[in-house]
Amino acid sequence: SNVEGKLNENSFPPGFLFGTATSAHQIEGAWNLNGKGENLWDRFTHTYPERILDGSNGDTACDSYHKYKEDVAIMKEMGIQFYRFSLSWSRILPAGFSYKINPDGIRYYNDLINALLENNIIPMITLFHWDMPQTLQDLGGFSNELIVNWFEEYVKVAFEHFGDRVKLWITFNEPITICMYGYGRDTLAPAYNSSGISDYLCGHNLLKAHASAYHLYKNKYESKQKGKIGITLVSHWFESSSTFQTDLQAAQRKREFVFDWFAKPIFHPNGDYPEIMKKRIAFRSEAEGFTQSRLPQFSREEIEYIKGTYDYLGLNHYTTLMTSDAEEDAISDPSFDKDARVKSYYNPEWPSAASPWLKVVPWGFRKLLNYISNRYKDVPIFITENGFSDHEGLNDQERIDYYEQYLSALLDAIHEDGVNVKGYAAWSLLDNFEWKDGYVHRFGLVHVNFTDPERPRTKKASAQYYTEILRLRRLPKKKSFQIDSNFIW
Ligand code: PNW
Repeated sequence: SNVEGKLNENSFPPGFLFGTATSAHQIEGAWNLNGKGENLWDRFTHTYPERILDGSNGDTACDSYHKYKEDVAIMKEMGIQFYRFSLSWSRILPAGFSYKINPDGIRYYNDLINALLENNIIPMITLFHWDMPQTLQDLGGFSNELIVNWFEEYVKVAFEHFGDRVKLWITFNEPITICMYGYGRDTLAPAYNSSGISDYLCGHNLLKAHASAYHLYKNKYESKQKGKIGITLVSHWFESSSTFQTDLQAAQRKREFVFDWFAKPIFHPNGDYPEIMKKRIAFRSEAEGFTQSRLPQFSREEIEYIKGTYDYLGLNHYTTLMTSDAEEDAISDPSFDKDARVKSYYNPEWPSAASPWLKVVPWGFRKLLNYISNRYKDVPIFITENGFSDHEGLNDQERIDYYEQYLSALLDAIHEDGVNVKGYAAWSLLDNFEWKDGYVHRFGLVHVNFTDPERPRTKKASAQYYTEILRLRRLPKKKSFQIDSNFIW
């Protein structure tokens, strides 16, 4: 309407927070130093180096264990308002259980938190970003229901030691990635490769573990510490390939199997799994000869215990997939994909990142935000990850383009659609250990030289661009962002 209104539409709202994100195993290194216990990714990469694209591991990674002060200084220079990082469970509890606390683990995170606060950067802690202590993985990890107790013991230690200064907590990073890629398939550790069984079991126990951590915080810590606690879910946007009912329903089914699998039990007033999942999995389980559905059932009490366990929703989002209806597969072995019965593919015209799964589709971000906001009644959303991978280099114009387009879609979701987004974290602050892709696919705003034992950091053009967004609190013209050097990687 007026000039001010127009300006505001290009601007991020006053209280909106900008940050960057990392995770412990991807950046810390120091895998066996000063009392840290072995975790599942240490074991996996040491045992099966051939499963990692460059045969690498997280033994040293960015060496942020030693270089955290430099990381904080870089964020300070960039004007970063919050830093999302994760705690390494086995650095704090080397044996997994809380009978043995590693003082150096407590010391390390205290130092990091204090350095952030001294620089006016708000710490946001992910309690679990995939690095299960090996001791607990040996007992089945998320396939053992006792994970609920183990996780509660561990988060209690975190709340006790860090909760006086940390006000933003996330229980789990991407349950579906853990359960589908780690338990259902063999893409990520522990690679159980038991689709349609182990993935659902993992999800079931993880949801209960999340709820118990939430209740512990609310009952014992919130009144004193006054923080907020949520969970980070990840989802692509799934776009129907046609307007045929069957395809529209398939796209919706896929959204429910991927996003609502974990969102509905927590964020919907009725709780529990999506009806379509319960129905499809029960139907195929019976046809396969199972005596019960492969999707475990929540009791009435469990539904009540899990629903509403959030202060906010953390959302990781990267890309979009086209979907269409698939034929009912012949009854054979259990499989998540056969349960969902949806075909998916990328539009070949979409630009690709180095990671083959990551295509640049900014409108999908806006659609996903609207989907979530409509379904879950304006739930406060923190974007806890969004970013782009390339091979290596400082003049990362493609990353700048990605951020420009995705942040513009985010502004539309906020201003035109009224989606309640509280903040945004770029994945990632640093080039880091990208799980099975090793150091080949790089997501950093800041370059790390992994062949140099000092792990020197150099800001990329995208770091300058992000700095400028944070300074202006709107999207700047991007032409001027160039690294003035002759680096050839
Ligand atoms: C996230 N997908 O995982 C993780 O939280 C990060 O640790 C990781 O480094 C980052 O994204 C980049 O991969 C994802 O298949 C795993 O679409 C899989 C997908 C997306 C994100």
